[in-house]
Amino acid sequence: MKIVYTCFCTDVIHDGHLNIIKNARKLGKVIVGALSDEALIRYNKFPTLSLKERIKLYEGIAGVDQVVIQNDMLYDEIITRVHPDYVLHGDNWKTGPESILRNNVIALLSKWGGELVEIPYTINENVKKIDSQLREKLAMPEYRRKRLRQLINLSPIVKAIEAHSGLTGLIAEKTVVEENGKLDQFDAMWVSSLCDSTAKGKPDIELVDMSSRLRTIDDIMEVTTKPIILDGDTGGLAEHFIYNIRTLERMGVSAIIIEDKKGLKKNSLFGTDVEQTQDSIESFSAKIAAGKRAQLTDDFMIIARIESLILERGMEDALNRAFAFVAAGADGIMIHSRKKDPDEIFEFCDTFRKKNIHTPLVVVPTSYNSVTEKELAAHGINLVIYANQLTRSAFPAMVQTAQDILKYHRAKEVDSRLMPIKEIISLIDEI
Ligand code: SPV
Ligand code: MG
Repeated sequence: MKIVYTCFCTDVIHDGHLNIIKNARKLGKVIVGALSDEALIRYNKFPTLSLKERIKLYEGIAGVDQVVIQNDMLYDEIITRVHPDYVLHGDNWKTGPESILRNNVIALLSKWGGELVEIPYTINENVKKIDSQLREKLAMPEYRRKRLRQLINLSPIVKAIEAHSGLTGLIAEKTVVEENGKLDQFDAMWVSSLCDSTAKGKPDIELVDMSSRLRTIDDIMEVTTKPIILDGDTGGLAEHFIYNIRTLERMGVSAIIIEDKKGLKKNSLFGTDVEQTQDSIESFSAKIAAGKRAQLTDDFMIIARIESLILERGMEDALNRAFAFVAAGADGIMIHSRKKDPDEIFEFCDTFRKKNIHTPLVVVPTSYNSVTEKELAAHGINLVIYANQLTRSAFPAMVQTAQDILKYHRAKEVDSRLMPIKEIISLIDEI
């Protein structure tokens, strides 16, 4: 009997999947691949069911003979393992980022033998409704909130990019690239105080108040599903911090990062050029502990950010603080630096990891930007935040456009640099 293989990466079975199985059945024994969690998260299909539950779901479909796990989004390993006579897929992967997976399958089948069978992708009201319900489910607070912890457990390194509006949120949500035959994308969003303030034309000194920050988060949440990490600056007064923790948890934010400074906060990248006051270990630990006591779910994370290297207080101070803040209940440590190279970050992380292998470590490589994600992961870092690059790329482009329109007294000269009108008016999907 011929072997037919098809890979599923869904939490809900709809007419499209049933149609694939019906067609597969006609060709032989049907083996369904359940894509692993690790592969799914790079594929923009964050699972709401566990792998075990997905396997059970697929096994329950009439006509499925066997379910196997496909560990990688590329088919190399699975094709050598299953040796299918046919690989079945909907024809929707002929275009868009998924076409690289199609090319991968075609190349493998020409090497190992076998045929790719593509059937028309089922698109009807029921399929559309299920797809949109699945997206909505991922945006619900209970799913979104826990997703950061899930990602930290699943990924060698979690990648967050700043978002400060619905539009930048959409960029973080939807940008997918193809590299070496694989798809990649950001895992999470960082609501930076610098970029949120800058977008409002205000300095980054905790002037933009929490109500306004929550409004920004809500704008982002309305159009995205990925987890949100809030830059909580100093966290403010402990008495206020505990109320904000409850609000953020209720909204579905995954984490807040607060820095061990007090008084008038200035942006860390000023370093010692401006006056900045570091909070004491005791006082900041008390704030963390109060936040942890206020927290209602196990999902939410309070991450302590250490400013000792920024303020040139030394490695020992930074490490002492890290261990104290973890003891106070911090769910993670962010270590910040404004050096051009990552040496002090690596030294901190390597020393920290000798005593603590589990607590997530977070970094923001704005100044030491030559470091790669792979290098960071090799030093035990779990989360990398690209904190301001979207804002910094948009700003000069907008200034240049404004200047050129003034210079030429018309907009023709700038037009070739602009997004076509057709694209901008259809950029945002309508429900
Ligand atoms: C932010 O993005 O607002 C940060 C990171 O806090 S940094 O600007 O490097 O301080
Ligand atoms: Mg900030």
